[in-house]
Amino acid sequence: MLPFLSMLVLLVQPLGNLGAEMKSLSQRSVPNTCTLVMCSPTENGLPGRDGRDGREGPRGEKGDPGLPGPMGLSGLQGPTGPVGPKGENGSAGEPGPKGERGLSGPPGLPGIPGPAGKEGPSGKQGNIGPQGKPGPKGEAGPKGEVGAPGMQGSTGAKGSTGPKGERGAPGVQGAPGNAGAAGPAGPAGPQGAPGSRGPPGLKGDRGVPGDRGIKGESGLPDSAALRQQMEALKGKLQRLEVAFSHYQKAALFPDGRSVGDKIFRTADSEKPFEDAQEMCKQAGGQLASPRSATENAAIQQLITAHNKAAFLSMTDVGTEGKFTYPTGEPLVYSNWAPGEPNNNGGAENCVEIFTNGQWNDKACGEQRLVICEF
Ligand code: MAN
Ligand code: CA
Ligand code: CA
Repeated sequence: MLPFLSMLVLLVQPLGNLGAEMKSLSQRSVPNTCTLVMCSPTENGLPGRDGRDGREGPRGEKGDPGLPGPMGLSGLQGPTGPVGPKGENGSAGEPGPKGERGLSGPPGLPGIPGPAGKEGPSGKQGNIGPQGKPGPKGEAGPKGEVGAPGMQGSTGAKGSTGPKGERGAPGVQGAPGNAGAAGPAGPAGPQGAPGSRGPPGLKGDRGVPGDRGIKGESGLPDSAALRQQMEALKGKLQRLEVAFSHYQKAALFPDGRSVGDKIFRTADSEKPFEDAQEMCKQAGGQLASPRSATENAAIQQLITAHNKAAFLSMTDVGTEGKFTYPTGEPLVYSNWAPGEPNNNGGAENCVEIFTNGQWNDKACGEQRLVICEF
């Protein structure tokens, strides 16, 4: 009886598990491959032969999941990031350089004349004299007021360019890498390398202009100051003219005369024509060459003072009868005495001037007063 029960237990015990397994298999939609064998007890018979080996049991439950696969490959590099934002405005430029120095102003006017001396004791009353000549020009006036300030200096140079804009933001994260081929997916690979730097943002706006440069120094004097300067120069010129005239009179007395820009001067000596001509040339002039009645009259005054006839520069050495100046130019003025020139003796090629101002052709070897013109 015991073997039978044992067998039954052996047979039935797996049935409990079989039911559960079948239920599990049906839930998994797996077909049933197990066969049930029922054995009935023998009555007084010989023990049967050993049964055949049982069939292979059902497949066990699926094992636990394997270990995680190796880490996936690193993701590919992400695409280039977008253009960075526009940089910040540059900072303000440096102040412009100081303006150019203006031209120097005009020199100051002469100082104020000193105070008048103390009044002297009164003299005796004199007789009423003739009316005096106009007095000399007065002293320069007092110094004028300080000129107007100079022009404002030119605007300073443009400020320097602002600093470069800030760096653009980094690019977006790259796409994740592909999953591994075998096993469950490993943990996500490390983040891809950042995308290459985006192109630089737009240049920042120009910085605000630098501060205005320092005002330049005084520039050109204004028109009022220039007028004042011109008046001062005019006065100076007038004083010089007066002084020159003064000295000229002294220098020309008694052997010189001036007519316009020309000055006649005697050497107070008598020479043959060629010697007289050389004397004047050496002095930087030439023999007297009157080109007008006025000039002739000035020469006449000199020879009258010396009471001696003088040679003039003109000759008819080139062509008999045609008198010319040393340059070869024919006469533009003449004051021949009646009947002259007569080329007396066939050898009169020079010209003398008498105290009455008239001319006579004369032999050049004669000695006459030397009068040069400058
Ligand atoms: C007279 C005139 C002049 C001449 C002189 C020469 O005075 O015939 O023309 O030149 O003699 O001495
Ligand atoms: Ca002659
Ligand atoms: Ca003559």
